Amino acid sequence: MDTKKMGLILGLLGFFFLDGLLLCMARPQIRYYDFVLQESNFTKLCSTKSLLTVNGSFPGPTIKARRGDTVIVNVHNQGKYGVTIHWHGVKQPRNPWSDGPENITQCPIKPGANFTYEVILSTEEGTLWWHAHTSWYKQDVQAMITNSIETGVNPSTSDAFTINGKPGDRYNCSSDSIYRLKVKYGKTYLLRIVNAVMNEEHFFAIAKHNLTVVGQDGAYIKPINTNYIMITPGQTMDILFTANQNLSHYYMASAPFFDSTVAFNNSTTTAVVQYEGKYSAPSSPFFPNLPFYNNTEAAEYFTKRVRSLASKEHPINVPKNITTRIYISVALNRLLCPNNSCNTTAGDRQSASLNNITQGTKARMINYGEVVEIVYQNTNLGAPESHPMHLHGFSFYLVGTGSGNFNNVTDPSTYNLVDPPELNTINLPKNGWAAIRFIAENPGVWFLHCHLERHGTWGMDTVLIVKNGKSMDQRIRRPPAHMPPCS
Ligand SMILES: [Cu+2]
Repeated sequence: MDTKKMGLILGLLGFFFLDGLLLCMARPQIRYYDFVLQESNFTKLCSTKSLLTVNGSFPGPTIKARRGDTVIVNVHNQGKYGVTIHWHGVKQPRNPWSDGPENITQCPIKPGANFTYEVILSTEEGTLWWHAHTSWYKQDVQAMITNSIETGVNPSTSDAFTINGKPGDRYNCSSDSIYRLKVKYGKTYLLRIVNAVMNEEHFFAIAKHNLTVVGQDGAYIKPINTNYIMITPGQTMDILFTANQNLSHYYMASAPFFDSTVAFNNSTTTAVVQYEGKYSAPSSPFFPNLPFYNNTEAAEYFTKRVRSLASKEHPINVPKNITTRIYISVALNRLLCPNNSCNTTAGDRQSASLNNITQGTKARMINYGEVVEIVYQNTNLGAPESHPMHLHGFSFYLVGTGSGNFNNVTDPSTYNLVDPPELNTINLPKNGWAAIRFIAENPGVWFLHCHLERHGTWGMDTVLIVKNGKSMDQRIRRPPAHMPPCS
């Protein structure tokens, strides 16, 4: 089988966002990259804006590496603001110094300064990605987001979604801004899909073509044959499809799965799968059937099919004897503003919390080697919705999900301890719960947060601090000689 590899990034237009792909697959090498952060002008949706890019490209450059490699990335900040970069899904054993969250594991790289990240790949295989881990209120959206944070109102919805930086022909001034994937009849293609959208989970499909999902979040899964996927912000998927239809043009399309009642962008981004050869192309390509935006059953049906490959070549090791149990309630809240300090009519503001604590003001300490189970309980204080919960420094097994309140007597009997998926970002169902397991063998400070930017910004975040073990190889590495200074 001849497989072609293509990266596809579902993105969003109108926000400052750096994104790219990190491809990993065996034999340790050191690879070097230079990332120059610079402002570049791009024209989309009838207007020209300056975006902060890496090396002038949007989407950013792809990093290619193999399982076990180390990637050295020297980041030179030639932009106007302090920035950090996160290597999403890379476990970074004993090396939180290069993980990236701003003001959590490092201070920002100032304009004119540089910082060298040491991205240590270990067991990851498949597709991962990198993105800025800096507050997203930058550039021309700064005023809007600053206002949103100060007043506690929802930020404006986005203008468009994009596939590989292109919105597609359903938006104004965009008919010639569409990504075209040329395919040869009979070949099988590998799509590397990243949901880099700021605030919406997405359904994705290709007209008249079946998809075979073979990897998620940098680990193999049992192949899933499907005609659509649901992918949450932060997740990555490796998907095969075979060009086995009549020579023609076919849309691939992506649109939100959204189960809340607040305003959101319900538009559809498109790209075209275009067969090579002689034929007369249709005036309008075939369009795929995407589930309706609020089709929770379709979202859950897909998500529940995801299982680890768990083969001899790709064994898994699901923790059984739990030594540390952590229960985290995940909520959207309203926060009172003393002396009307928020300028809202109600005198309160949007907030978000984990265990009723907002803005990560408490950290959870975990001893080295503890066998951890976290149960996330989604609550319906305020407008309920599902949350893409992301943990840095680990991949973990998603052993169970369910609706309603978690019952610690009956629900564990429903766990999948045979072939649960190994992930770094999960979809915590609306008004439901999710249970994850991992062994705390990575000392450091690790960020845990909702990957919807507006929720993270409002306080749906915290850190897990895993303490050093006894032996040298169980202790956090020394910091690099030159970390960005904090003042
Ligand atoms: Cu959230």
